[in-house]
Amino acid sequence: MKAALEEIAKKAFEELAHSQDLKALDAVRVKYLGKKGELTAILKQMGKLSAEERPVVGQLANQVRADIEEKLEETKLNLESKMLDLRLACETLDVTLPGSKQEIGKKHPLTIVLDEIKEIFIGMGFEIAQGPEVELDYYNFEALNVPKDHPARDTQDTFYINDNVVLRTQTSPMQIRTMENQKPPIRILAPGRVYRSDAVDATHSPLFHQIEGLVVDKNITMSDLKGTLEVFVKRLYGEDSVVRFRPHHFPFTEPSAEMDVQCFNCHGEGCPLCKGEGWIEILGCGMVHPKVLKNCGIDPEEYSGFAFGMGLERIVMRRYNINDLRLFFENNVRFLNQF
Ligand code: 2U9
Repeated sequence: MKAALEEIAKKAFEELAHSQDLKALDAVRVKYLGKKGELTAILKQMGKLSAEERPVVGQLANQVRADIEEKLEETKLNLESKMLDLRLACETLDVTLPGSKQEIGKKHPLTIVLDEIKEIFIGMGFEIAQGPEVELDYYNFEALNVPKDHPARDTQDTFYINDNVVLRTQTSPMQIRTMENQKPPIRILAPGRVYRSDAVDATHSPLFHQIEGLVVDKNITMSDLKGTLEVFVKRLYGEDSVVRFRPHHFPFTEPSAEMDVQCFNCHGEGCPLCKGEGWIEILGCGMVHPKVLKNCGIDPEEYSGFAFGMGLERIVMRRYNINDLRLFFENNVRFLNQF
């Protein structure tokens, strides 16, 4: 039995010397010192020994247990120390390294200018209206006095979902919906995406943004229209901006006009920037056609109004001297980072 005890001590020390982790260590402990361990098995045979042998073997067995437990503890501490050194090596942080630059988001150039225009009109008492982009033909055309046979309804200009549903070609439908649901006075700005069946090129896109405005109240005249839009231009382009109005025609306004701003570069003389015109077109406008008011249940004998519409991309391209509309939609970070 003494030889067996010495053999157990030798084997246990060898296995501990090769243990690479705490799990292996625990397996050695269970194998020799556990309830079903090899040392425990020997101790159970102590009863077979003579009275003289029992104390000697017992002492040896206790010594072997103590030696194995001591070696277990020593090996455990060594393993834990190695694991800590490994972890420290992996997790070492060089605090002298430069920090990683946190990229921050920026407003899209269309949003920058749209927010500026919204602020100008909010400052004049306008509210912002929202509405569906998939619209009924009624709200996009019929209610706006655009008859069935009008060229604007042709499928080469308009995306038709079906005979009665289109992708809105202007944000005017939001204003019809507002007039149906709100008694005058009305002062709304209707910005948003609009869709035209156009092939994509540097100056055309099937998706672009429009900003329309509508004022309906008693005694609204063309002077209110001209005054409001002149203030808008002066606040957008500077107090010394000069505007002019040219007669035009839209089915939904009568009289109608287009408003130009004098070229900032040549002050009306004509230059490459304004293609020799001396003036740059900003928007279309006019007094709301009586039929449109009537379509919305507003009595044109009692109320009048004016409306306007502008293309956002054209304004932004002019401000930042961008010559290709596609840059707005391609999400090129190098392009967007300039704003
Ligand atoms: C209602 C009544 C009238 C909105 C108007 C224009 C003139 C206009 C164009 C500018 C460039 C569209 O993006 S664009 O191609 N728009 O010229 N828009 S008057 O008139 C309305 C709107 C709503 C109820």
